[in-house]
Amino acid sequence: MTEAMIGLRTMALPRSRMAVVGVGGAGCNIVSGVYESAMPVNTIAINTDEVALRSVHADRKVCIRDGDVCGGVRGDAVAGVLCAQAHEDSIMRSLEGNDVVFIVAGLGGGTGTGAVSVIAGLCDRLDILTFAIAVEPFSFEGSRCGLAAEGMKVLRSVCSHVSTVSNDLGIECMPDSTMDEVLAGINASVCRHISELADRIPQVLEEMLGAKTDDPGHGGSIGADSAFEIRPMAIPQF
Ligand SMILES: Nc1nc2c(ncn2[C@@H]2O[C@H](COP(=O)(O)OP(=O)(O)OP(=O)(O)O)[C@@H](O)[C@H]2O)c(=O)[nH]1
Ligand SMILES: [Mg+2]
Repeated sequence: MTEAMIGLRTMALPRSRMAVVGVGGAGCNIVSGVYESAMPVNTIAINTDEVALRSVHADRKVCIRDGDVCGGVRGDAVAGVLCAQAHEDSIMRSLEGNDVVFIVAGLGGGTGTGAVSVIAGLCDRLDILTFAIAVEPFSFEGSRCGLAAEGMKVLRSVCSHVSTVSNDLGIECMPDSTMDEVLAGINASVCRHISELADRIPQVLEEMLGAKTDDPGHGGSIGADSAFEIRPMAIPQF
């Protein structure tokens, strides 16, 4: 943790200096939910898919489309990385002014899997305290699961606070629901998780400082490498 982050401890940490960044289709769906929930944080939606981005609700939208390619990068995570790198300047501009960022992405597609780690790296360069929330694909999605596992490894190498949410667990928690209801329930759980994490930022920083004293190699326990529960009570009523 840098001196600047330690300095954050003594500040009020207003939510106006926190942002939720959604990356790719799943990330943007979740950031739309955060925006609609009126949580007092900044919301930023980032996608390679310009058309999908139009229907997203967020304070800022950053299209990282690569040239003429329409409809996202269709599962190509290398293209997701390249698109994010090509648009580094606009991504950095959208992030500036925030002290804490929560990046949300579904892993298994090209944009989220590839771009999430690039964006986490940019947050690090801007000295922003960063939490990544990675949605793991359904096990029935086949090869997307392998890609997601690779993406997760890269993400953990650039971000020390990664929470995971399992889409499979969503089905387990909501066995009689339609797929749309399951996704909506999971997304609502992720929104709530972010809100709770935002409330606990001062504690997180305390823990990080404690961990720093004990073991300089680790960033602390709260929010780090944690999987969180999807609680059925988060399921919206239809
Ligand atoms: N919980 C949840 N998971 C989703 C949602 N949409 C997609 N997913 C999951 O996220 C994975 C990645 O999908 P997307 O986010 O649409 O992919 P992308 O990042 O846009 O990548 P490309 O479309 O290939 O550029 C999927 O394989 C699904 O498992 C959503 O709204 N909620
Ligand atoms: Mg997409």
